[in-house]
Amino acid sequence: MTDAVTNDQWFREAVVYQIYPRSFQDSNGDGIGDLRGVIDRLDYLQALGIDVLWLSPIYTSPQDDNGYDISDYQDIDPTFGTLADVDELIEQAHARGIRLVMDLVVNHTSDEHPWFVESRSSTDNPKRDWYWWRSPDEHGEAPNNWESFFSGSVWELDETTGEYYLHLFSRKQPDLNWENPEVREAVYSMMRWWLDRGIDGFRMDVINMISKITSLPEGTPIPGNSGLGDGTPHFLNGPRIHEFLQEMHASVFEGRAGQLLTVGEMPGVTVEDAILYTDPARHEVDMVFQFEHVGLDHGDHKWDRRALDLRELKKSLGRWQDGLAEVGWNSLYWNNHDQPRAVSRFGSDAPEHRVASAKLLGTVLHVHRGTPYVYQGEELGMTNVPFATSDDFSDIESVNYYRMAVESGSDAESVLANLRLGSRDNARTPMQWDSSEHGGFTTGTPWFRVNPNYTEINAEAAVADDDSVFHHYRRVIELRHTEPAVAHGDFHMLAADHPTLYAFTRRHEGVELLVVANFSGDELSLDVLDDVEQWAGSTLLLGNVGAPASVTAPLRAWEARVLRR
Ligand code: ISL
Ligand code: CA
Repeated sequence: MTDAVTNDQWFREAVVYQIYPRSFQDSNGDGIGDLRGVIDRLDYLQALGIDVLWLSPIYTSPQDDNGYDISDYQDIDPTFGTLADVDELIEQAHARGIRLVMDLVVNHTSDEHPWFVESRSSTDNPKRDWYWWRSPDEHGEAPNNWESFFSGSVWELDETTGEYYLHLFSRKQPDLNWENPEVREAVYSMMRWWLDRGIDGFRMDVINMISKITSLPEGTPIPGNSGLGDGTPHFLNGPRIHEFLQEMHASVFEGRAGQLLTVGEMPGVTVEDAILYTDPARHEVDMVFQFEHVGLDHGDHKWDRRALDLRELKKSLGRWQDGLAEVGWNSLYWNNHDQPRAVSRFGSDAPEHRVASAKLLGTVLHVHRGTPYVYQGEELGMTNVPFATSDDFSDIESVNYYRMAVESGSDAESVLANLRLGSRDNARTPMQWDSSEHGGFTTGTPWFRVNPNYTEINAEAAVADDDSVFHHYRRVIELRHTEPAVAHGDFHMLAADHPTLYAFTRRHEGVELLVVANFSGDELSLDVLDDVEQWAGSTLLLGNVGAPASVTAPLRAWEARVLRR
C-alpha cells in the first residue's frame, strides 16, 4: 500500500474476482458447483494474485433466477453448502490475504420469502406494504404498462386478494417497497449480521432501482411490443435513491473497522449520477457497475445486436475515465455472469487470435484507472458457447425471450442467432479446470453442459504454460500491485478517432505509462500517434505476443504493449 492511498481507498490497488458458484467447482458429484468447491480452489485464485472474491448469491433460493431470487437472506441454499462452509471460506480466504464480498439482492426477494408469503396473504397483513400491491386499472388490467426485464408485464395478478404485485424481473422476484422504513431496517440488520460474521462487503444487485416514483406512471410505449412500455425513467436512480444509500451507509457501514468494499450494480447510471454515488464525502458506495460500454453492440433492444465500433467503445470508457478523474472511482469490467464472453465479443475467438486477443483485453482493461473485475474463466480466455437449438439455453431471460419472440411471430432462426450472441448462458457454462470429462467441473452430470472446447481451454493447461492467458492476467494483476501509476495515475486517451488502435497514457509522480493495443488481425503502425518517437527508449513492461522488434515497432495482430518512461 503506498502513502497515496488512504486506508478507506485501499480498493484502488485491488483486483476483484467474481465467482458464479453454481458453475465454478462441484465437490460432491451432484453436478452443481458449491462452497466446498470454492474453498478447494482458493490456491488457484491466490496464484492468480487477486485481492477480493465476489460470490454471486448462495442464499436459500428456489433458483428461479439462479439465486437472484432469495427466500432466506441469513441461510445458505443446501445446493451450495452451509453457514459453516461460509465461515470456513471466510477464514481460508482471509488466511490467503483475500477478502470476501457477498452479493446483496434487496430490490426484490423470492415470492417464497416469508415476507412475501405474509404480504400476499391478505390486504391488511402487517407486511402488505412491504411490496408494491396495486388494484387492477379501470379496465380490470395491469396497473401500468411497464415491461419486465425478463419479457412480459412487470405485474402479476395474485388470486388471493385480486390485486397485482410488481416484479421488475421474474414473477418469482417481487419488488420490495423501500418506501416502508421497516423494510429498510430489516435489510440493514441483515447486512450487519453478515458483516459481523466476517465478510468484507457487498456487491449490490440493481441497487439503483430501489427508489421508485410512487405513482408508478405509464412508460413510453415500446414500438411493436404489444402495449408494453419502458418504465425505467420511473425507477432508475429514483427520487430517494441517494437518501436510501446514505441511510444504509450510516446504519450498516459507519464506524466499522477494517477495509470494506461496496459496489452498486446500476443499469442506466450516467457519469453524472456516478459522481454522486461514488464521491467518498457523500458516504454512498465505493464504486458502481455502469452498463454503457456493454450496451454499445445493442440496437433499440438488448436482443437487437449490432457490430461494435471501437471508436464508440473508447469514447464511452474514456468519458467515464474523465468523469470520475477527480471525484469518485470506476469499476472496470468486460465480463460478468450477465454478459457474453469478452473474447468472443470484444476480441476474436478465432483459433489463431483467441489467446492474443484475450491477453490484449486484460491488458487494456486493467491498466485503466479503476478497480478491475475478472469473471471466472476470463483468465483462461473462455469463449461463447456453440448453442445449437433453443433447448440448449437455461437462463430464464433467454428462455422467456425465445418463447415470447417466437409466439409474437419473429423468425425462430434469427431469434436463436440473437441468443447465441447475447445470452447470459454464454457466461454460465461450467468453469473449465482440466481436460478430463466435464472439464474437471464435476464427477457427476453437470447442471449445464461444459463448453466442448474444454479439452483445449482449461486451467490445468493454462497454469502449466507460462505463455497462457492465465499467466498474462497474473502479470497484469501484479502490475497494479507494483506500479503505482496503474492504480493512481491520471488517464489520457490518444488517437480517439482511430478505428482499431486503443491507446492511452497514465501519469503518476514523474512516471508515464503508454498502453497501445491493436484491436484487429492486421498489422498496425504506431505512426498515427503524434509523439511516438519519444517512446523509443522506453521500457516494455508487458507484451502479449512475444518480444517486438522494438518498443515502437508496428503492432502485430491483436498485440498490446505497456511501455514505461
Ligand atoms: O442481463 C440483463 C438483462 O438483459 C440485465 O438487465 C440484468 O438483468 C441487470 O443487469 C440486472 O442484473 C442483476 O439482477 C438480476 C439478475 O438476473 C442478474 O443476474 C443480476 O446480475 C435480477 O436480480
Ligand atoms: Ca455440488
